[in-house]
Amino acid sequence: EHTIFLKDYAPTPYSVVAVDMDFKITEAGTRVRTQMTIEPRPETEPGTPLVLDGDGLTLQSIAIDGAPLMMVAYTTDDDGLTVVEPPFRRFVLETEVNLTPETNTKLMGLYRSSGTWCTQCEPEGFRRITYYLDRPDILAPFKVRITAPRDIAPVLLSNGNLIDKGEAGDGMHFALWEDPFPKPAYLFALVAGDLGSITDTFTTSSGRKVDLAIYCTHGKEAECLYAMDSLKRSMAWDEKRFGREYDLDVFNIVAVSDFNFGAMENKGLNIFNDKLVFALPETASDANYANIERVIAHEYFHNWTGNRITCRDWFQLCLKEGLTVYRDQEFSSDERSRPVQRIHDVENLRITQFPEDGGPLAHPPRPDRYREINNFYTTTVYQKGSEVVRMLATLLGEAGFRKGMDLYFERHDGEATTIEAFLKVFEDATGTDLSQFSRWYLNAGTPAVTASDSYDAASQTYTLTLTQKTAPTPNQPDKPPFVIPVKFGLIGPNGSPMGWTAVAGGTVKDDLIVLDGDSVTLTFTGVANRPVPSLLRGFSAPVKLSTNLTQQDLLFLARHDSDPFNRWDALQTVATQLMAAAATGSQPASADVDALRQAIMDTLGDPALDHAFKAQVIAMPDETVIARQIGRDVDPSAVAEARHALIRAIVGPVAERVEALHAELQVIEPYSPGAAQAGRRSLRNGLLSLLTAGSDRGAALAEAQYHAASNMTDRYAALAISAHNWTKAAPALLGDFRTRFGGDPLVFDKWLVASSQAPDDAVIERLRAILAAPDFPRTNPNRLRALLGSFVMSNPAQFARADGLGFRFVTEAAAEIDKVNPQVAARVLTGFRILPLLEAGRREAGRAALEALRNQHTLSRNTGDIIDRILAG
Ligand code: B3K
Ligand code: ZN
Repeated sequence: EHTIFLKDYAPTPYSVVAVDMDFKITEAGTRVRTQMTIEPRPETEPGTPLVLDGDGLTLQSIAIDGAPLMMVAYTTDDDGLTVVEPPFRRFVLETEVNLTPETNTKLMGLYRSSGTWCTQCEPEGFRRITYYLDRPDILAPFKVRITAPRDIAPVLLSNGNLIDKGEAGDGMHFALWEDPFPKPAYLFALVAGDLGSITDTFTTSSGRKVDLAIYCTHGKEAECLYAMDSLKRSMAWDEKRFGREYDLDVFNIVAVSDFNFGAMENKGLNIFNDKLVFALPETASDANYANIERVIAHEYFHNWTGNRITCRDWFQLCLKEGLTVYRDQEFSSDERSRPVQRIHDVENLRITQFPEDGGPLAHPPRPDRYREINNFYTTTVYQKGSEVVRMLATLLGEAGFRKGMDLYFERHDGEATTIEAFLKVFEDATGTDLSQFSRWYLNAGTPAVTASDSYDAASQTYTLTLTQKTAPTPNQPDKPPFVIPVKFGLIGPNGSPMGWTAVAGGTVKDDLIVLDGDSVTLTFTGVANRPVPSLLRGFSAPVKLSTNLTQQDLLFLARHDSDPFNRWDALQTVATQLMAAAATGSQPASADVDALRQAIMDTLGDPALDHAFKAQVIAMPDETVIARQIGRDVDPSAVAEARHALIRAIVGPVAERVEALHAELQVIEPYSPGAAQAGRRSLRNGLLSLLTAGSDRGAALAEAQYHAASNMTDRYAALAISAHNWTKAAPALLGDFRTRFGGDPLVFDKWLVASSQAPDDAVIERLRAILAAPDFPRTNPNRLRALLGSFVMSNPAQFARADGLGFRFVTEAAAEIDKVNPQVAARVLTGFRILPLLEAGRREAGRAALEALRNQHTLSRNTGDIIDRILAG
């Protein structure tokens, strides 16, 4: 099937000067009339056909400058519309199509969600609304007129500013929106429906007043207040941190229930998955609140990084996504705790991006080919893309990075541009050569960095060698060395930082080593004692680091490192190593377990550390992380068992103290989603998790907490912990939760997630029954992802069962989902990327399930692409 290559990029022969759209919406269908003012480019030859994209459209009429076109003057097919010989001058092309949003289950283009008409256009949804040059390098100002029945659609929204509204006869009314900022079609949006709203205002730094509104289902208004608060804080932060002011008179957000992604940054009219808007203490967890804050900020930040400056083509997706994730991570760090945020982001990177980068779906942050662009909205483009920007900031320093960003906004405002142009602004602003650095964007794979050191007491010389190596990835057999910023420090025997008088052999600037060759050996002289090196502080590069540090060294770092990230990481490394060893047959020595326990308890008892940080320290490594540490021939059941066994060994002797701490930490003040209270709850629930997995005391405590809880964070934590450990009470608690909250779809999703995490052998049977129930909302992406997505990603022992039942459950479900919503089906199937990591029996069972899916069904391009790449890997 057709592959699209970056090297084939060419501008279109025609540009779009302006777009006028007219939507007539009724229950019977939607009529779309589009007038595009089109112009040939200076270099275009007369007689060059105009080729417009279209997907599933049926042309009703077509005219140029008001005159209908003869049948021979144009052709249409499945992929669009061609005007054979357009005028060789500026002209207006008018087309008309009829849409049935009611039957659009792919949720791309114009569709209906709980009665509301809404759109999703990125990346290629606009061509499902009208014939167009549907690519991000076509920028035009839009005027949009919407006419609809006033009773069913009193609210009519599109991008930009409202310039007119009124009656349209027969119970119809209209609104006219104008977006003065030229934009690509993927940022187009329209909403029509009967919605409630909350409103507010924000005054920008230059004194302009912006009207803010969040629209939602009637009755949900109070649940939007936290999102509104997050929006205002985001707007203020972007002014302060990046000097970016908002540019329209209004900023609207609409929450909808059926959405393929988290949210969408349409110009002036963000559309959100309602799970990232609605929050009340009784129904949303602290994690939900933090996510709402983050995503509201992310979409708002796109107004500059994405909208004002957009992508030339979809290969450049990480130009806007990596950069905007970096910006939202920085926002969360400033609003909450920086170290806690960093740990959270790195953990997420390791659990999701590292497996992608080390498996058959690996691709560079800036890919050079794709079959289906929807399959490239990946954790690599987003999260690794952010890490690359972060390394840039580390290498250039805060001032240099800001200078480059200022130049980026100044030089490229209003353009559709590339990664090369992005890197160039930093080169020009700081005089740095970034040609080698650009490899981060162009190459896939997680570099393995190895550190080894030695100390010579006689000469007081400390030697540190760092090497890098990156394994081949699909289509990229050879990896050149990356520019790897390694932040570091040396720690002396008493736990304080140690200096040196001179260093030779490589580039060291203050606390930064730059590893840009295959290897570097640094010799530090004037080092009074043998130091313990703290390397990759703050996770200064997205690499897999292995060192010759002993467990004793690591636990020393866990106690003394001034870098909180490395304190956390050192403990996690010890636990991961012990679990990986146990899963492959070498039981940990009890002295090692004792030392780890002691380090954990000392951390818990340290009054200088905050609750949220302690919660991260006591959270035991994810099964995915342990599996990757093992590297090959993994038996996920053995991993789960080894993990569980180590937790029991750690907790057993201290269960009473852990239980006392759990009791002490109860929050009595009224619920607040702020970082301080949330941190306290996360530590308390982390302790509950340890107790439930690691002792006999936890199960009853979890059950009691479930019933006593006054907020969703504590109730859901107790439920999830019970389900995950499949305690005696778990089935009854799941039953109770469903009865209590089954009517609230977003809380029902929590029930689905908890249900999918159960480790017992009957879990698949239960999940099958849930999915097969006649009232299961099988077209809603949130429900499907809650059930299947979390089973695939977070229950590896059952998903990758030796008998293949887990694999087949997922492929059989995916075959059905693919017919309704290919994007959701494809995303669920990415879970099979773990196959190469598994032992042969499971690997073959997984391949067989995928092959059966491929052979027995006609699949979408989305799903076909994922399966083909996994099977080829
Ligand atoms: N830009 C959108 C993603 C759209 C996904 C299309 N498959 C959300 C975001 O990253 O902000
Ligand atoms: Zn984004």
